[in-house]
Amino acid sequence: LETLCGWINEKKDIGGIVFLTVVPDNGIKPIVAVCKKGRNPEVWKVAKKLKIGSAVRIDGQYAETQISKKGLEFIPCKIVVVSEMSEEKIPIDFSGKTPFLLDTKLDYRYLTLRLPRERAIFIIRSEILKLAREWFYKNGFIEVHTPKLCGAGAEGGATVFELNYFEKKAYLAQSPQLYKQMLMSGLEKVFEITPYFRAEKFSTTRHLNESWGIDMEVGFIDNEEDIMRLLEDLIVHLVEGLAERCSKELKILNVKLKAPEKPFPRIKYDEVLEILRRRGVEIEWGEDLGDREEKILGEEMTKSGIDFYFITKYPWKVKPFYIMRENYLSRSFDLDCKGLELASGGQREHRINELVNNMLEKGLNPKDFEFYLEAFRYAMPPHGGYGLGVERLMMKLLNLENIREAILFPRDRWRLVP
Ligand code: AMO
Repeated sequence: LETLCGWINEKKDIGGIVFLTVVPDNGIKPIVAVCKKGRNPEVWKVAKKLKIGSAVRIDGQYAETQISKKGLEFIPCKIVVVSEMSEEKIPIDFSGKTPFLLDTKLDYRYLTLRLPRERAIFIIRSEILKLAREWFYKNGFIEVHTPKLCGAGAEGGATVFELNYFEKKAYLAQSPQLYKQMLMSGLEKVFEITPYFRAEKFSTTRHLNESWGIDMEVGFIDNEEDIMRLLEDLIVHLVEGLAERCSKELKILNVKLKAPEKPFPRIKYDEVLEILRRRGVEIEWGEDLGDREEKILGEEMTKSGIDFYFITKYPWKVKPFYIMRENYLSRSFDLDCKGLELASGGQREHRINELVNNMLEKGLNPKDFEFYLEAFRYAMPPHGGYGLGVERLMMKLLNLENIREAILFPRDRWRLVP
């Protein structure tokens, strides 16, 4: 005898038989409880009265012959309603006949999680983070947590959320950047899975105001190539792991994953400009690559069958102060996938004089970063790292059109609840 717990998603009553569709527990495979009057009048009577949406516990066993296309057939011997709705009707059509809007989905996220497709997305998200942790542990990293309430922003003043902190101003962490670097004066390999808070005003399909990053930092490196190698290795591990462990979920989402080949292509910024020029798009040297440029490059890469690629040797001008400079270029990189930036990283400036100069050149006041600079005065080794956006990665792996689909309760310009 098996016990299944879940909610009634669909109900079909054809008189002597009632069919109930339930997605039980943390599973994604629907079961169809077949309640026949002739077989079990008690169960049939309960089933007949059941409302779509009710939470139930069903005892019974799987049918010996499976005919239903909707799910696994199950013969109940007892149905207990553990919770009834206080609303008359559920605001989501679980039969899939009326598609729901993204806004409805986000307003009732918990309800849509009763659907296999939505549940699959978040099972996969959980597995991505588990696989990432496994990779980091296997490679000798330790997991750290840096403060989210900060005295200074790391990624530029315009996108920082400010709040009152007793008598002072505080900022929500835009990135663990400054802290993970400071840790390099005491640890060699760290990673953090962390929210980023960014007050980006625009509303796009690929930006959130609270997003999650997989961040890492490594000391005693030679150059940014060391970091790119570690990042591509993680990506392959994630894709292979998902393909292996989440085949059911991927199938529901209609996604076929194939691990990319290592090494991923490294395309220099100068080469990107050349590729764009061939497509009739001119940008001035030293300008950052925008959405349009990234998309065009992505299309060109797709033509060669490449999903993941690095963009390297960016002009220092467009990169943050902490990135190591090489004349007018920088030791930074972006990891893009099919026209979308998933991660950025690079080698950092570990020499304090150069670091202070970088700050001054970017118009920052080193006094505001004294707590950070102090860590560079006690033999800071050469180091580097990256930040990889979890939701962006999910978008590309699962072909999601909107980044909001990849996070349970998105925070954007217009959405602070639920
Ligand atoms: P960056 O600002 O490029 O780099 O952020 C790293 C990655 O995080 C994701 N991301 C976002 N995703 C959704 N919405 C947002 N508003 C958002 N902002 C960032 C992207 C992006 O590539 N400190 C550096 C990383 C480093 O050098 O280690 C940083 O934060 O996928």
